[in-house]
Amino acid sequence: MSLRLNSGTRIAVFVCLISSATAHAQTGSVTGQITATGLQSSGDVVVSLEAQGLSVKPPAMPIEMDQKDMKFVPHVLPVVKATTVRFLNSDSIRHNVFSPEGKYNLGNWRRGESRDYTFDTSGVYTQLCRRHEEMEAFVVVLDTPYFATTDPSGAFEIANVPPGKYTLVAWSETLKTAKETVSVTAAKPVAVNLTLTK
Ligand SMILES: [Cu+2]
Repeated sequence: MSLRLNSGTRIAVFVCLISSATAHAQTGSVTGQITATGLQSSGDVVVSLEAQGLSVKPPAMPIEMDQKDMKFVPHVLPVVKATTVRFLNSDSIRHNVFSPEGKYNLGNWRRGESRDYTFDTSGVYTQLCRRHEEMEAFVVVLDTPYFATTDPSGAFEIANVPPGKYTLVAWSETLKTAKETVSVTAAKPVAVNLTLTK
């Protein structure tokens, strides 16, 4: 079958292509660098963009936090509100998970077993193991879908952010939380450099 386009049809196809390209370009991004004063690594800082009325959708499947080689992995886990975290054990000894802020104790379990916990309220939840007091991790529960964790150099990128004004919040387990207002546009990435101090 051959398709003959008159000029009107061609224009319509062209306009349609342009509008779908614009739809993809309508979000912006925030990139930057966090410096954690006095720490060896600027990693594991949770950077989030907060604003009134943002809606979050928890992932359909649980997000995993493992206990492996006597450590929680990852050490810092940011999730959106109502996310279920699945706590695993990959070691040959039993581990436990409890949280002072969350007021839960999930018990003790062996390799291959797991426990689920759903975080319904935003905030920072320390994860500890009663059997090994040096073990510690953090689940950071957010009211925003726009967040990232810094790499060891302190770099981060939050992509696909709708244009608008946000409060950028940088959370570290040992330093003071820092905030900065950012205006996201579709035109170009916003660059943010923040220094966290004690
Ligand atoms: Cu343990």
